[in-house]
Amino acid sequence: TIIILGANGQIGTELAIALRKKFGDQQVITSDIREPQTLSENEIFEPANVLDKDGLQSLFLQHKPTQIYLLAAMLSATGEQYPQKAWDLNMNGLLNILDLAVELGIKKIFWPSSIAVFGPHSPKKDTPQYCVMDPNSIYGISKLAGERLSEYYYNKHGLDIRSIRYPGIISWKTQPGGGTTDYAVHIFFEALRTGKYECFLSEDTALPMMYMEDAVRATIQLMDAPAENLTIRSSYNLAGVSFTPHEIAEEIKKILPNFEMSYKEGDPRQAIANSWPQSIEDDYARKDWNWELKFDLTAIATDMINNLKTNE
Ligand code: VAH
Repeated sequence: TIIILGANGQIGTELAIALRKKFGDQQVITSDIREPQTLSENEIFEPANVLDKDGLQSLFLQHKPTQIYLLAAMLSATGEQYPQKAWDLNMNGLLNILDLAVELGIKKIFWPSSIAVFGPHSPKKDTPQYCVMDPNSIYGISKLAGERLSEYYYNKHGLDIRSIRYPGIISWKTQPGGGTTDYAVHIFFEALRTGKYECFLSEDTALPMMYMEDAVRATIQLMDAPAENLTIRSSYNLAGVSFTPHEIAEEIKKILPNFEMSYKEGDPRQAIANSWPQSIEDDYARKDWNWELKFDLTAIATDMINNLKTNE
Protein backbone atom coordinates (compact mmCIF):
# COMPACT_ATOMS: atom_id res chain seq x y z
CA THR A 1 0.00 0.00 0.00
CA ILE A 2 1.08 3.56 -0.74
CA ILE A 3 0.07 6.53 1.41
CA ILE A 4 0.28 10.05 -0.03
CA LEU A 5 0.36 12.72 2.71
CA GLY A 6 -0.55 16.21 1.49
CA ALA A 7 -2.50 14.54 -1.33
CA ASN A 8 -4.80 17.56 -1.90
CA GLY A 9 -1.92 19.84 -2.95
CA GLN A 10 -0.70 20.72 -6.45
CA ILE A 11 1.73 17.77 -6.73
CA GLY A 12 -0.14 15.35 -4.43
CA THR A 13 -3.33 15.57 -6.49
CA GLU A 14 -1.62 14.46 -9.69
CA LEU A 15 0.71 11.95 -8.03
CA ALA A 16 -2.41 10.27 -6.62
CA ILE A 17 -3.93 9.99 -10.12
CA ALA A 18 -0.71 8.52 -11.55
CA LEU A 19 -0.09 6.10 -8.65
CA ARG A 20 -3.72 4.87 -8.66
CA LYS A 21 -3.39 4.26 -12.40
CA LYS A 22 -0.13 2.36 -11.86
CA PHE A 23 -1.03 0.32 -8.75
CA GLY A 24 -4.84 0.35 -8.66
CA ASP A 25 -7.22 2.42 -6.52
CA GLN A 26 -7.14 -0.01 -3.60
CA GLN A 27 -3.34 0.21 -3.27
CA VAL A 28 -3.18 4.00 -2.90
CA ILE A 29 -4.48 5.88 0.14
CA THR A 30 -4.65 9.66 -0.13
CA SER A 31 -4.42 11.69 3.04
CA ASP A 32 -4.51 15.37 3.95
CA ILE A 33 -5.56 17.59 6.81
CA ARG A 34 -8.90 18.29 5.06
CA GLU A 35 -11.24 16.01 3.10
CA PRO A 36 -10.83 16.34 -0.71
CA GLN A 37 -13.58 17.99 -2.81
CA THR A 38 -14.02 14.86 -4.91
CA LEU A 39 -13.46 11.17 -4.15
CA SER A 40 -14.84 8.40 -6.33
CA GLU A 41 -16.45 5.40 -4.61
CA ASN A 42 -13.46 3.04 -4.92
CA GLU A 43 -10.86 5.61 -3.82
CA ILE A 44 -9.65 5.59 -0.21
CA PHE A 45 -8.99 8.80 1.74
CA GLU A 46 -7.84 9.05 5.38
CA PRO A 47 -7.56 12.42 7.14
CA ALA A 48 -4.21 13.00 8.88
CA ASN A 49 -2.12 15.85 10.25
CA VAL A 50 1.62 15.29 9.64
CA LEU A 51 2.28 17.11 12.93
CA ASP A 52 0.26 14.49 14.86
CA LYS A 53 2.78 11.65 15.24
CA ASP A 54 0.39 9.38 17.19
CA GLY A 55 -2.30 9.83 14.55
CA LEU A 56 0.21 9.02 11.80
CA GLN A 57 1.40 5.95 13.72
CA SER A 58 -2.13 4.51 14.00
CA LEU A 59 -2.75 5.26 10.30
CA PHE A 60 0.47 3.43 9.35
CA LEU A 61 -0.21 0.50 11.70
CA GLN A 62 -3.70 0.15 10.24
CA HIS A 63 -2.70 0.28 6.56
CA LYS A 64 0.90 -1.04 6.71
CA PRO A 65 2.19 1.12 3.82
CA THR A 66 5.28 0.00 1.90
CA GLN A 67 5.75 3.48 0.44
CA ILE A 68 4.99 6.98 1.77
CA TYR A 69 4.97 10.17 -0.31
CA LEU A 70 5.23 13.22 1.97
CA LEU A 71 3.91 16.19 -0.02
CA ALA A 72 2.57 18.23 2.91
CA ALA A 73 4.51 21.50 3.24
CA MET A 74 4.15 25.27 3.21
CA LEU A 75 5.65 26.89 0.09
CA SER A 76 8.00 29.86 -0.22
CA ALA A 77 5.71 32.90 -0.38
CA THR A 78 3.31 31.77 2.37
CA GLY A 79 6.30 30.62 4.40
CA GLU A 80 7.62 34.20 4.53
CA GLN A 81 4.25 35.32 5.93
CA TYR A 82 4.14 32.56 8.59
CA PRO A 83 7.80 31.55 9.16
CA GLN A 84 7.29 29.67 12.44
CA LYS A 85 4.39 27.66 10.98
CA ALA A 86 6.39 26.93 7.82
CA TRP A 87 9.39 25.72 9.84
CA ASP A 88 7.18 23.61 12.13
CA LEU A 89 5.18 21.99 9.31
CA ASN A 90 8.11 21.44 6.92
CA MET A 91 10.61 20.20 9.55
CA ASN A 92 8.51 18.37 12.15
CA GLY A 93 6.27 16.88 9.47
CA LEU A 94 9.35 15.38 7.84
CA LEU A 95 10.89 14.30 11.16
CA ASN A 96 7.68 12.47 12.14
CA ILE A 97 7.76 10.54 8.87
CA LEU A 98 11.49 9.77 9.09
CA ASP A 99 11.18 8.44 12.65
CA LEU A 100 7.99 6.42 12.00
CA ALA A 101 9.49 4.97 8.81
CA VAL A 102 12.49 3.71 10.80
CA GLU A 103 10.36 2.50 13.74
CA LEU A 104 7.83 0.69 11.51
CA GLY A 105 10.27 -0.46 8.82
CA ILE A 106 8.54 1.34 5.94
CA LYS A 107 10.45 0.45 2.78
CA LYS A 108 10.51 3.60 0.67
CA ILE A 109 9.86 7.30 1.33
CA PHE A 110 9.54 10.13 -1.20
CA TRP A 111 9.91 13.72 -0.09
CA PRO A 112 10.13 16.84 -2.34
CA SER A 113 12.93 19.34 -2.06
CA SER A 114 13.19 22.40 -4.30
CA ILE A 115 15.49 24.69 -6.24
CA ALA A 116 14.74 26.95 -3.25
CA VAL A 117 17.62 25.21 -1.40
CA PHE A 118 20.03 27.36 -3.44
CA GLY A 119 20.71 30.92 -2.41
CA PRO A 120 22.33 34.23 -3.49
CA HIS A 121 25.86 32.76 -3.52
CA SER A 122 24.97 29.58 -5.41
CA PRO A 123 25.94 29.66 -9.11
CA LYS A 124 23.03 31.24 -11.03
CA LYS A 125 23.34 29.30 -14.30
CA ASP A 126 23.56 25.52 -14.67
CA THR A 127 23.55 25.27 -10.87
CA PRO A 128 25.29 21.96 -10.05
CA GLN A 129 24.22 19.19 -7.64
CA TYR A 130 26.98 20.22 -5.23
CA CYS A 131 27.76 23.90 -4.58
CA VAL A 132 27.42 26.69 -2.02
CA MET A 133 23.85 26.67 -0.72
CA ASP A 134 22.79 29.71 1.32
CA PRO A 135 18.98 29.80 1.01
CA ASN A 136 17.43 32.92 2.57
CA SER A 137 13.74 31.95 2.60
CA ILE A 138 12.34 29.94 5.51
CA TYR A 139 11.00 27.47 2.94
CA GLY A 140 14.43 27.06 1.33
CA ILE A 141 16.15 26.76 4.73
CA SER A 142 13.63 24.07 5.77
CA LYS A 143 14.15 22.18 2.51
CA LEU A 144 17.96 22.31 2.86
CA ALA A 145 17.71 21.12 6.48
CA GLY A 146 15.33 18.40 5.31
CA GLU A 147 17.85 17.25 2.70
CA ARG A 148 20.55 16.98 5.38
CA LEU A 149 18.16 14.99 7.62
CA SER A 150 17.16 12.66 4.77
CA GLU A 151 20.77 11.83 3.96
CA TYR A 152 21.45 11.36 7.71
CA TYR A 153 18.56 8.86 8.07
CA TYR A 154 19.80 7.02 4.99
CA ASN A 155 23.35 6.79 6.34
CA LYS A 156 22.44 6.08 10.00
CA HIS A 157 19.34 3.89 9.58
CA GLY A 158 19.48 2.69 5.98
CA LEU A 159 16.14 4.41 5.30
CA ASP A 160 15.41 4.30 1.57
CA ILE A 161 14.37 7.93 1.24
CA ARG A 162 14.39 9.54 -2.21
CA SER A 163 13.93 13.18 -3.17
CA ILE A 164 13.86 15.63 -6.08
CA ARG A 165 14.70 19.35 -6.07
CA TYR A 166 11.63 20.35 -8.11
CA PRO A 167 11.69 23.51 -10.23
CA GLY A 168 8.47 25.55 -10.31
CA ILE A 169 5.71 23.20 -11.42
CA ILE A 170 3.10 24.14 -14.00
CA SER A 171 -0.23 22.29 -14.10
CA TRP A 172 -3.87 22.93 -14.87
CA LYS A 173 -5.75 20.40 -12.68
CA THR A 174 -4.91 21.98 -9.31
CA GLN A 175 -3.71 25.53 -8.62
CA PRO A 176 -0.46 25.82 -6.61
CA GLY A 177 -0.64 27.13 -3.06
CA GLY A 178 1.50 30.11 -2.16
CA GLY A 179 4.61 29.63 -4.26
CA THR A 180 6.87 32.18 -5.93
CA THR A 181 6.63 30.36 -9.26
CA ASP A 182 2.82 30.41 -9.20
CA TYR A 183 2.77 33.21 -11.80
CA ALA A 184 3.59 30.59 -14.45
CA VAL A 185 0.30 28.84 -13.63
CA HIS A 186 -1.89 31.89 -12.97
CA ILE A 187 -0.87 33.40 -16.34
CA PHE A 188 -2.63 30.62 -18.25
CA PHE A 189 -5.83 30.80 -16.20
CA GLU A 190 -5.93 34.60 -16.63
CA ALA A 191 -5.03 34.48 -20.33
CA LEU A 192 -8.15 32.40 -20.97
CA ARG A 193 -10.40 34.13 -18.42
CA THR A 194 -9.60 37.81 -19.13
CA GLY A 195 -7.04 37.83 -21.97
CA LYS A 196 -4.50 39.62 -19.82
CA TYR A 197 -2.20 39.05 -16.83
CA GLU A 198 -0.34 41.37 -14.43
CA CYS A 199 2.83 39.48 -13.46
CA PHE A 200 4.29 39.84 -9.94
CA LEU A 201 7.82 39.03 -11.19
CA SER A 202 9.84 41.27 -13.51
CA GLU A 203 9.89 40.32 -17.19
CA ASP A 204 13.54 39.19 -17.15
CA THR A 205 13.27 36.92 -14.05
CA ALA A 206 14.47 33.56 -15.41
CA LEU A 207 13.50 30.54 -13.28
CA PRO A 208 13.64 26.75 -13.79
CA MET A 209 10.15 25.34 -14.37
CA MET A 210 8.67 21.94 -15.22
CA TYR A 211 5.35 20.63 -16.52
CA MET A 212 3.42 18.44 -14.08
CA GLU A 213 3.52 15.45 -16.45
CA ASP A 214 7.33 15.56 -16.35
CA ALA A 215 7.43 16.10 -12.57
CA VAL A 216 5.13 13.13 -11.83
CA ARG A 217 6.96 10.88 -14.32
CA ALA A 218 10.33 11.85 -12.77
CA THR A 219 9.03 11.07 -9.28
CA ILE A 220 7.80 7.61 -10.22
CA GLN A 221 10.95 6.92 -12.29
CA LEU A 222 13.12 7.79 -9.27
CA MET A 223 11.00 5.62 -6.95
CA ASP A 224 11.21 2.69 -9.39
CA ALA A 225 15.00 2.96 -9.80
CA PRO A 226 17.15 0.22 -8.20
CA ALA A 227 18.46 1.54 -4.85
CA GLU A 228 22.02 0.57 -5.78
CA ASN A 229 21.97 2.99 -8.73
CA LEU A 230 21.24 6.03 -6.56
CA THR A 231 24.28 8.12 -5.58
CA ILE A 232 22.30 11.05 -4.13
CA ARG A 233 20.39 10.71 -0.86
CA SER A 234 19.93 14.42 -0.15
CA SER A 235 17.85 15.38 -3.22
CA TYR A 236 18.33 15.20 -6.99
CA ASN A 237 18.64 18.35 -9.11
CA LEU A 238 16.10 18.42 -11.95
CA ALA A 239 16.62 21.12 -14.59
CA GLY A 240 13.21 21.33 -16.23
CA VAL A 241 13.05 24.26 -18.64
CA SER A 242 14.13 27.82 -17.76
CA PHE A 243 12.25 30.85 -19.02
CA THR A 244 11.33 34.42 -18.09
CA PRO A 245 7.85 35.94 -17.77
CA HIS A 246 8.56 37.72 -21.06
CA GLU A 247 9.30 34.43 -22.83
CA ILE A 248 6.19 32.64 -21.55
CA ALA A 249 4.05 35.66 -22.50
CA GLU A 250 5.45 35.53 -26.05
CA GLU A 251 4.72 31.78 -26.17
CA ILE A 252 1.10 32.40 -25.10
CA LYS A 253 0.71 35.16 -27.74
CA LYS A 254 1.58 32.60 -30.45
CA ILE A 255 -1.65 30.80 -29.48
CA LEU A 256 -3.73 33.76 -28.14
CA PRO A 257 -2.54 36.77 -30.23
CA ASN A 258 -4.60 39.27 -28.21
CA PHE A 259 -3.07 38.26 -24.87
CA GLU A 260 -1.74 41.29 -22.93
CA MET A 261 1.00 40.98 -20.30
CA SER A 262 1.81 43.69 -17.74
CA TYR A 263 4.18 43.80 -14.75
CA LYS A 264 3.59 44.92 -11.15
CA GLU A 265 6.70 46.07 -9.26
CA GLY A 266 7.41 45.67 -5.55
CA ASP A 267 6.00 42.20 -4.90
CA PRO A 268 7.87 40.42 -2.01
CA ARG A 269 8.15 37.32 -4.19
CA GLN A 270 10.63 39.15 -6.46
CA ALA A 271 13.33 38.98 -3.76
CA ILE A 272 12.71 35.25 -3.30
CA ALA A 273 12.94 34.64 -7.07
CA ASN A 274 16.14 36.72 -7.30
CA SER A 275 17.80 34.43 -4.71
CA TRP A 276 17.14 31.31 -6.79
CA PRO A 277 19.07 29.86 -9.76
CA GLN A 278 18.15 30.78 -13.32
CA SER A 279 18.93 27.28 -14.61
CA ILE A 280 19.94 23.91 -13.16
CA GLU A 281 22.31 21.09 -14.15
CA ASP A 282 20.76 17.64 -13.65
CA ASP A 283 23.59 15.29 -14.72
CA TYR A 284 23.16 13.03 -11.64
CA ALA A 285 19.46 12.34 -12.38
CA ARG A 286 20.29 11.57 -16.00
CA LYS A 287 23.16 9.29 -15.04
CA ASP A 288 21.62 7.47 -12.02
CA TRP A 289 18.04 6.92 -13.25
CA ASN A 290 18.01 7.88 -16.97
CA TRP A 291 16.07 11.08 -16.56
CA GLU A 292 15.04 13.05 -19.65
CA LEU A 293 12.62 15.94 -19.97
CA LYS A 294 9.69 15.75 -22.42
CA PHE A 295 7.85 19.14 -22.25
CA ASP A 296 9.65 22.27 -23.47
CA LEU A 297 8.04 25.74 -23.14
CA THR A 298 6.12 25.47 -26.41
CA ALA A 299 4.71 22.06 -25.43
CA ILE A 300 3.78 23.35 -21.97
CA ALA A 301 1.94 26.41 -23.33
CA THR A 302 0.14 24.35 -25.97
CA ASP A 303 -0.94 21.62 -23.52
CA MET A 304 -2.01 24.09 -20.81
CA ILE A 305 -4.18 26.14 -23.15
CA ASN A 306 -5.70 23.07 -24.83
CA ASN A 307 -6.61 21.53 -21.46
CA LEU A 308 -7.92 24.76 -19.93
CA LYS A 309 -10.06 25.37 -23.00
CA THR A 310 -11.64 21.91 -22.87
CA ASN A 311 -12.02 21.93 -19.07
CA GLU A 312 -13.21 25.50 -18.44
C1 VAH B 1 7.53 27.71 -4.61
N1 VAH B 1 6.53 26.22 -6.26
O1 VAH B 1 7.41 28.60 -5.42
C2 VAH B 1 7.42 26.27 -5.12
C3 VAH B 1 8.76 25.75 -5.56
C4 VAH B 1 10.82 26.22 -6.88
C5 VAH B 1 9.51 26.73 -6.45
O2 VAH B 1 9.53 25.38 -4.47
O3 VAH B 1 7.75 27.92 -3.45
